[in-house]
Amino acid sequence: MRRRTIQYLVLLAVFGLSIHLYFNQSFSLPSNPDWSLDDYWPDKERGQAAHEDVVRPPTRPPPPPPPKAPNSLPADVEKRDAVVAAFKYAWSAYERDAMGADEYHPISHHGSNLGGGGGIGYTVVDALDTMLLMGLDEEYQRARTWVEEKLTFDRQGYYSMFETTIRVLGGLLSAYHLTHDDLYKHHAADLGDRLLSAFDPDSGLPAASVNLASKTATSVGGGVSISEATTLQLEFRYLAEITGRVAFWRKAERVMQVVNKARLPNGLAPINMNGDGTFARSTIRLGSNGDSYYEYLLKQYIQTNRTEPVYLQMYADAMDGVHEHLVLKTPTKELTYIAELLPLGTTDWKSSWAPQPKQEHLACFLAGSLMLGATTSHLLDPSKPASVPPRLQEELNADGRRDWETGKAFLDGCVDTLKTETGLSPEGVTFRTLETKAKEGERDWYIKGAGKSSNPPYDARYMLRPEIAESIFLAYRLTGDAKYRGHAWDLFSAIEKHCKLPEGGYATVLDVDKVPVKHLDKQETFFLSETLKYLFLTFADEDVLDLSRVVFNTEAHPLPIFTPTDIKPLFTKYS
Ligand code: DMJ
Repeated sequence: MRRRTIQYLVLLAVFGLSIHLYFNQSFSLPSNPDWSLDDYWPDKERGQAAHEDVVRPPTRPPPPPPPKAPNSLPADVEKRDAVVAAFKYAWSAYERDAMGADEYHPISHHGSNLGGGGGIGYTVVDALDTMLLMGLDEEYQRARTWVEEKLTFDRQGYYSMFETTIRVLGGLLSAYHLTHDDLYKHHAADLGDRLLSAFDPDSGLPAASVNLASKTATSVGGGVSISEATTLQLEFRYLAEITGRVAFWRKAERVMQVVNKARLPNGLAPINMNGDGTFARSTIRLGSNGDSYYEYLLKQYIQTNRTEPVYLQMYADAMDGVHEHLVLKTPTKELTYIAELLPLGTTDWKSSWAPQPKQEHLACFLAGSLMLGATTSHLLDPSKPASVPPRLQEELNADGRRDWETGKAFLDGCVDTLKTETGLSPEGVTFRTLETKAKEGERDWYIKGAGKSSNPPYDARYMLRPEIAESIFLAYRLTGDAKYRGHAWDLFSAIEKHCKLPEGGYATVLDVDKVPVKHLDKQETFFLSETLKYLFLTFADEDVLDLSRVVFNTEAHPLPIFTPTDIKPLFTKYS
């Protein structure tokens, strides 16, 4: 044989071997005896699934992304590392006192579980991707080992569908996205399979809680909140994409169809839904039980590469409603805030509402979300990415310009709520109106019930929440304006000063206006998954996570933007 031919054959063999290795990546099942492939895909369902569910073999990891233009937002190394040190401080206390428990109580140094049937990794899984992004290899390896050896969803007990989806399923999916480690994909598929039992075949809505072992579901009172119904689509759709199981997609999109049908003329959604898929007479707000409905309208549009206009239509309609009914300003400093609407009347409540000048910390997610929506989904030329900061007249349409301005002004309003004795923002504020106008030297808002008794009201606490940090991060990435890093640093410094415990961990502060502070014995899991992640990303080099390639679920787990491979969305018609 000629030398050339031999060289050609050798090259061919090497190429063939690489292709074989790429498509047959080794994966070893977790050694956990409770866990097997049969749990995640039971025999009786395998045949059925083969006919109705699987549209193609599960996807392989995508090829590496093409090289990106050099970044313009380099790290502030010192501040970034200070946030990493805070994460290590919070995590190491949890690991020392409560490794594997769902929740952590840092003052009494113990852990507790949710759901009654044993832990399902709330804290560990919620924290995985933050460790990966921060480059904390040792912590990550120990957490992965816990997932491999201890995590099981074969738990008799009722678990919140909402929390389990956003924290555990979302955490597994983003860990999979960042590592392509099949351990996470298989656990995610197992969990997703168990959660499918939550969807009511008649109404299409998910139940509030699911027994993960018996796969039975329940909702107290028969209904769910709008957030519970519509904050699972990013997770189930990506799960469908990576497993090839169309059932995950269909269940999630059917909910959106039901909600679209129930929609109010003002584009807004009351916080409670009846079991039959209609809205119950309830408050409209961008805070608890309502927030992530609006967040996921935009993010579903972004998630599938802006190929599903129905979500943009729903989102744009909702933002019109927000501007028409909820965006208000205080009379003195003209702080922008997002009010709540109380339903008036009994039978005709859907058309008569009373605005309340009340805002939860949770609503502050909307500031960054409006800015993100303006620069991704309201472009005059959708084929060209917006500049940083965007050139409003040249790059954004009218909705985009409006949303951008409101987002920035609203973030200023949220940052104003950090003006407390501790520098931490309270859980809830009431804004002053013409009737309750601020006097000289007073803030333009107050904490309802504060100072009335020795027990501070619920609104006075700071429970390590992320929403202001989240919006600051987005504003920084989308404007490049250093003032947002300044806000992030002030917030982080206040957390260090008042929430950090001498014996390890961080805790809720009971009254943001009282120094020295009193603590509540809880370190929320979203402190690790969201608050510290967003603060870290604000100071990190922008290449650590490219905003044009991922969409964060509501628990700050980055999931990839993709165009569905084979699944054809069925919910396409806005009504
Ligand atoms: C998180 O669990 C999620 O961000 C959720 O959408 C709202 N509440 C907390 C954080 O505040």
